[in-house]
Amino acid sequence: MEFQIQNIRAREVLDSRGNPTIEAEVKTKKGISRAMVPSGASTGIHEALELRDKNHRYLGRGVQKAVNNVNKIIAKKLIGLDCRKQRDIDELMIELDGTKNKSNLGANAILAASMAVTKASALEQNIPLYRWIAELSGNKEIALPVPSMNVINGGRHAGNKLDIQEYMILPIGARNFTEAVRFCAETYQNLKNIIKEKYGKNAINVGDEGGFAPPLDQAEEPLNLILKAIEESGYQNEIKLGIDAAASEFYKDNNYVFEGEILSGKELGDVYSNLLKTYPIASCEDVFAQDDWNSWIEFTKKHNKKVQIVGDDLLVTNVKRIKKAVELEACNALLLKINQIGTISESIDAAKFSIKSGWNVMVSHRSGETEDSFIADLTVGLGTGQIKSGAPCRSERNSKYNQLIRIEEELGDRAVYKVNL
Ligand code: 2PG
Ligand code: MG
Repeated sequence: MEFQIQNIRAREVLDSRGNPTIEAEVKTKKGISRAMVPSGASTGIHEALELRDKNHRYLGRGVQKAVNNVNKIIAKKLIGLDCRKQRDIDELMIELDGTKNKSNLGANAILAASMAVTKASALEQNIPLYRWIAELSGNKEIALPVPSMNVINGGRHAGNKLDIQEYMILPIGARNFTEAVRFCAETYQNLKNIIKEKYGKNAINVGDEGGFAPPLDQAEEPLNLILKAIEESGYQNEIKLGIDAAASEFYKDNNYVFEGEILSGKELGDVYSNLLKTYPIASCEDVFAQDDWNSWIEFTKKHNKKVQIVGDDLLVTNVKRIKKAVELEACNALLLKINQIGTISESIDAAKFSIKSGWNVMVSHRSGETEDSFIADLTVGLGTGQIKSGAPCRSERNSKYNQLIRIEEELGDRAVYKVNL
């Protein structure tokens, strides 16, 4: 029968860091739809639970339990259902799990099934995935996003001493997505040469997200290097900067251990304010720790109108926490990570609620990724206008950018490169 889930099965595969992750596939009349789940390193404590086996295999990181949960528990309930009923299917899995953070079946197990169902639906209906996501979310304005490419890695993603985890370039002045990719890739290659010349060959090894990880320890240094690369590439007017501090990672005893000093939230806010004054920064993410609400509120009060302030660990793609942040005016944008919440329906809800609240939404990869380009279609379907998927380097990062190039080509004259920064 058309649209019917005939079978669903999962397996353990490897992610970009060489750790196991889960892949699920849904069989329908038209074929097999496959989806893989990513995994974070700077993981927020409020995220839905990623189920790991914690036994002798893969240093405890195996996902056989999650695989079994798909094969033995989820499959039994899903087989026979209409794959277009995404919300019913997601709700059924949430109910089956029965916990607040999906710790029973594992958010990785549930998400793998949820994503594969979305893909199966698109396949069965003979429409591109982004079209089906637009339909699921009720979005009428599909759009290509501005990419935020992380070209220098620090924090938990690299072996250097940079506290700020990500230094990104945002080609807001490009005319379309394909050109945006070129601007970023050229800048990335120029940055490589600049770093090599200044710090030697060892410094051009890359971190988890494909950005360089030179031996630096102060936030200004990478920003200066990137500005130089932008200038050499000739894109001073086209490219802005972005940072993700991932500040939960350097939060200790109600303070921040930043560049060798112990700073209060207010003092750290002053550090950022100075960076915002000196550099063309358009977006800053996780500037404070996941529960340090007061620092977020103070900072947002000061900078709300001037810069995009993105909540990642703070919000964990969870409508409850987004609602709180909207009420408290704790930030002004959502980082959307599907594995933080664990189903496609809840991810769509998080995006819709944020957009309705006047926020921007940046769809995001994880530092541990796979070749699955699902989030490329997700950002187009939701029309968020923003995606971050690391540097224009390493195929698990480029699989998203390459898919967006394909989508732009397919849309032709109807393609909109949406700049909301
Ligand atoms: C982040 C992400 C992705 P991780 O903090 O935004 O860049 O990192 O997946 O390690 O949480
Ligand atoms: Mg982050």
